[in-house]
Amino acid sequence: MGRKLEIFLVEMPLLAPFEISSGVSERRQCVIVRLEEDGLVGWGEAPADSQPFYSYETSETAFYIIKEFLSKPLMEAKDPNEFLNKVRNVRGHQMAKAGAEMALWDLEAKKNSIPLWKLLGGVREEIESGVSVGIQRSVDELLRVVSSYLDEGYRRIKLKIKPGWDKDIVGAVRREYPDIKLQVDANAAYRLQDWPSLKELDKYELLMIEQPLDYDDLVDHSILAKMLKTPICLDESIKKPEDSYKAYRLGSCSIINLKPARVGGLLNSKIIHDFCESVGMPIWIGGMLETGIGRGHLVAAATLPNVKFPNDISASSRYYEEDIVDPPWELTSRGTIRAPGAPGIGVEVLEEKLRKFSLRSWSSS
Ligand code: OSB
Ligand code: MG
Repeated sequence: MGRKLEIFLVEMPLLAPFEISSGVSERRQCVIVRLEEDGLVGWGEAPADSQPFYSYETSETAFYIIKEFLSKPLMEAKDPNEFLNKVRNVRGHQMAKAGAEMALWDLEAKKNSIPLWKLLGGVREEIESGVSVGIQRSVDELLRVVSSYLDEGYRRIKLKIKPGWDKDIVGAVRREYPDIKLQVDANAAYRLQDWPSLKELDKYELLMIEQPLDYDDLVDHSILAKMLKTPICLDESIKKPEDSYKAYRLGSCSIINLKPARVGGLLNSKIIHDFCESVGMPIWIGGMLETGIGRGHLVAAATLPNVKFPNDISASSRYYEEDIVDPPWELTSRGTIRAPGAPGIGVEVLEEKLRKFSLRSWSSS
């Protein structure tokens, strides 16, 4: 087939440090996958960061796994399904697999001259954009940041919480903005025995509480779900389609934050989406501070019909001084992002900038 594969270990400065309960990011690392065939180029992104604080994967492990174990199957697979079958014996490493698999999707859409979101089965031309607000130095600082995002038009605010940075800050934001769509994300910072703190959040009419308990847990979440009025949404705990089935059967959550990178790519995302739709469990699309490349894949996923809440898909300007795509992702006056009309992810990759931000690269030939 004559493919050429190139991968880049990229590091981009974030506009502001992003702090969550498990750690801080000041510069964002990821692996960008470039797959060329017959003059067309498919792009993917493995958004694992430099530190293993969200999952065990890092940018370095993703680079290594793609180079050593995924590159050959990627060069040979005719479609995402065949690729996933070929790499079935590689355990885990979902973000590395996703970066590779997404490049195949983008390439396929470009071969067919259609937007990726249409190839995926999307049904809407614009997606609702929310913003995820990291832990700040003070409540005043948090209120300033929230106010500026609301001025920009974001449709929903997600506050990162941890023990000691929870009920007071949620209360402060809720008092200032009684009617906004508001939710919280603990990134696994609590234990089941901390349930009284979480119970206090019930009075703030949150859309949901995301991943309150351990990153791998389904059992304690199902106990907690029965104790809280606020719906539980799982992020870290859902790593593959089987996890969404188990979470549903156990009642561990009533909403899923679907991150295509966390579950091994867009095909698994579709499987989870379709399963959740069939059992009446709504989802929305989460993010990992992706560059404009990964963001294109997120936008495509967010056009699927069972996406029922605003997404963690913000404009390029929320994350980076300069993105590596043209045009950058922008917010409409309605607080949405338009699904592009151009083939594939629908934006051009600025390869010179990509190379400028690359720490290292590797190519198949
Ligand atoms: O838990 O959703 C999360 C970013 C990095 C790692 C984990 C998470 C996040 C976010 C940001 O919340 C979402 C985004 O805007 O990309
Ligand atoms: Mg989360």
